[in-house]
Amino acid sequence: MPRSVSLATTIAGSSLTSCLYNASGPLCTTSEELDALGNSEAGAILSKSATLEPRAGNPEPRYVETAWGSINSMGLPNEGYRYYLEYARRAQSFGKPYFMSVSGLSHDDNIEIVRALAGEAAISAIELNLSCPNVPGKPQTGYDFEQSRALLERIFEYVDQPLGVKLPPYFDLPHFDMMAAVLNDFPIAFVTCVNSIGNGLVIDVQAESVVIKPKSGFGGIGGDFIKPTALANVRKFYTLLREDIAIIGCGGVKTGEDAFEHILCGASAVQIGTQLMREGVDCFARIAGELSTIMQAKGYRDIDSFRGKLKSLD
Ligand code: HRO
Repeated sequence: MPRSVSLATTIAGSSLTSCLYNASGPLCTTSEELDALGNSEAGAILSKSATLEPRAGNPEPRYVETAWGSINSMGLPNEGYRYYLEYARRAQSFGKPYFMSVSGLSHDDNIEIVRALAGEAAISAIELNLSCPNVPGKPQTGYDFEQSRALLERIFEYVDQPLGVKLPPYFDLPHFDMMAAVLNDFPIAFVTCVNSIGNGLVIDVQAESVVIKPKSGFGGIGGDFIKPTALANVRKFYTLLREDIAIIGCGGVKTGEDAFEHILCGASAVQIGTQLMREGVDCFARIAGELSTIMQAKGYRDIDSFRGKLKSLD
C-alpha cells in the first residue's frame, strides 16, 4: 500500500486501520475462520449472525458459486451466541474491533441475546441482522417497517454496546423514506447496506434443475449483479439518515474500484462477502492495495477526502 494513503476509518466509536472487512456470512462461523480474519488485513472481525441456540442450518447444497457471484440458502448455521460472546476475549489479541452479528429468530430472542452481551467490552459493536432471507417461515424484518420499529424500541431498552442494523436491499424510493424515518428515531450507530437480494433462482440448464436444495432452489443473490442495487442503497441512506449514522457498504465488491464506488456513495467502511468466499482472506490485502493505488492517483490521502462526494449531472 502506498505510504501516503490511509484507509483508516471509525465505526461506532472504534478505530479501524482499514475500512475493508468481512460481511457476516462467509468464513466467519468457526473460531478458526475468525482467527484467519484476525490475522488478515481485514480492518475488523465480524462474526456470523448468531441465534440463541446453535443451528445446523438448511440442507446442502446450500451455497453455489456462479460466474457472476453466488446464491445461498444457508439458513443461519451458527454456533449460538454464547460461542461468539466467548470468542470476543480471544479476538482482542488481534488488536482490531470485533463486531458481533445477531439474528434472533424472534424479537424475544434478539432481546435475550443483546441483554446477555451487555457489559462485554470486547464486543465493539453489534450488527443486528434485520434481513436474513433464508429461514423458512420467517419474513425479513427489514421489509416490515412497523416490526422494525417495534423491535428497535425494545432493543434500545437493553442494548449496551453501540448497535447498527443490516438492511435488506430496497428497490422502491418510498421504502427508503419509510425505513429512514424509522432508523432516524433511534440512536443507531451504523447501517449496513445491503444483505443478499432475497429469493433469486439459479438454474442448471444441463440438469434442468435448481442448484441449491433448500426452499425449492430459492436463495439470496450476491456478487456482481447486486453492486448497482447496493450502491443505490448506500447512496440513498447516506442522504436520508442523520449524519452521525455511518453507512457500511456491502454488495458486489471484488476490486479496489468497487470499494472506491461504495465510499464515493457515502460508505465509511466496505464489507466483502462473495469475493471473500471465493478468494479467501487474502482479498483484503489485494483490494486494499488496489484502492490505495486509485486514491493515490487521484490525490486522495484518506477516505474522508472523497466519501459521499458522488457528483450528479444536474
Ligand atoms: O444464513 C443465511 O442463510 C444468510 C443470512 Cl443469516 C443472511 O443474513 N444473508 C444471507 O444471504 N444468508
